[in-house]
Amino acid sequence: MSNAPDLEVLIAAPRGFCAGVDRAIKIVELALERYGPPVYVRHEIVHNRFVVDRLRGLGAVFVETLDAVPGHRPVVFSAHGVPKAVPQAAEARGLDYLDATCPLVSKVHRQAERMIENGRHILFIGHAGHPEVIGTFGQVPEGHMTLVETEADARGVAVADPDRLGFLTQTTLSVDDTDAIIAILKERFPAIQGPKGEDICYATSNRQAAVKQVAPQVDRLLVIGAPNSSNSRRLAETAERLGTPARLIGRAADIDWDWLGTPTRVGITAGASAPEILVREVVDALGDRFTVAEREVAHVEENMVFKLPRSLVA
Ligand code: 2E7
Ligand code: F3S
Repeated sequence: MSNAPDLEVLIAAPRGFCAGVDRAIKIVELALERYGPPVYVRHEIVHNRFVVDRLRGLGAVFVETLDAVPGHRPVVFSAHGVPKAVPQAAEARGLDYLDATCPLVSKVHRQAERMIENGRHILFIGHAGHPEVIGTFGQVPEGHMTLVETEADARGVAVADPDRLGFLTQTTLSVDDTDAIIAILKERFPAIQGPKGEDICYATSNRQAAVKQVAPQVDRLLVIGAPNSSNSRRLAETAERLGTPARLIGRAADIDWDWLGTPTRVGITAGASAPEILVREVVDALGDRFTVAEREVAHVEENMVFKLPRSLVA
C-alpha cells in the first residue's frame, strides 16, 4: 500500500492539438521529406518549444524574418499567418514557400479584404504584437484597420464614419471578453458589420468551454502551453475567473509543487499547440507524488481536419 495521498485528476476534453496545428506540423514534415533539410520556417510553426525542438531535430531551421532564409532553400510560413508583403517578398526573391497559415485565419484575411473593398474601416479585436494580428493587419493598406484590445478601447475608439464600419477578431481570444467588446461596439455603432458571432475558432471556444466544465470541480488547474501561446493563456484566465487557481506550464518540470499543495482534485488541459505526450508527462509526474485516479471530462468531440496544400500531396 502506498502512503501517497489520493488525487483525482480531471483531464479536460477537447484539449491539445487542433486541426490547424496538425496541418502546420505536417506541412513542415512533408517539406522536409520533399526538399530534404534544411527547410526554413518563418516564426515558430506553432507556439510550443517541444514541437519546435522536434522539428529542428529533423532539419527545420526557425527564423523570424525572410531575410534570414538563404536564396536556394524553401521556407514555410507559420500557422499564425503573415502580412501580404511576406509572400510577395518570397516571390520577388524566387523562393519556394509553403503557407501553413491556419485556414480559419486565411478566412479572416479574406473577410478583411472584402470589408475594405466595400469601403469599410475595420475595428480589429485582438492582442497587440501577436503574430496573427500582425499578419491580419498586413492584409489591408495601412490606416484601414484599428486595433481594439479592451472594453475601454471599444468605448473610446474614434471613427471617421460610423456608418462604414466592420469588425473582425483574432481567432484565439477569450469568448467572454470578446462578446463584451462586440456588445459595446454594436451599441456605439449600430451599423457596424461583422461575422456571425466573432472569428474565434472552434478549437479555442471548445477548449474554453471544457475548462469551464472542469474548473469548478477542481482545486487547481494545470494548463500545458507556452507563455507566448494566446489560446493557452486564455485557458488559464478562464479558470481563474471562475475562482480556480490555474498555472500555465511548459511541461511537467515546471510544476510548482508548493503552489499545488495537497489538493483533492486537480484539472489538466492543454492549449492547441501542446502535444498530448506532455499531458501524459504531467499525469505521470503527479503519479510520482500522489495515488492518482484519472478521468476525462468531455465537453464535445472534435473531428475537424484541414486539407494539406495541393503542392505537397500531389
Ligand atoms: C495559429 C493560430 O501556436 P499557438 O499557441 O498560437 P496562439 O495564436 O494561440 O498564440 O496555437 C495554435 C495556433 C492558434 N492560432 C496557431 Cl492563428
Ligand atoms: Fe486554427 Fe484555431 Fe488552431 S485558428 S491553428 S484551429 S487554434
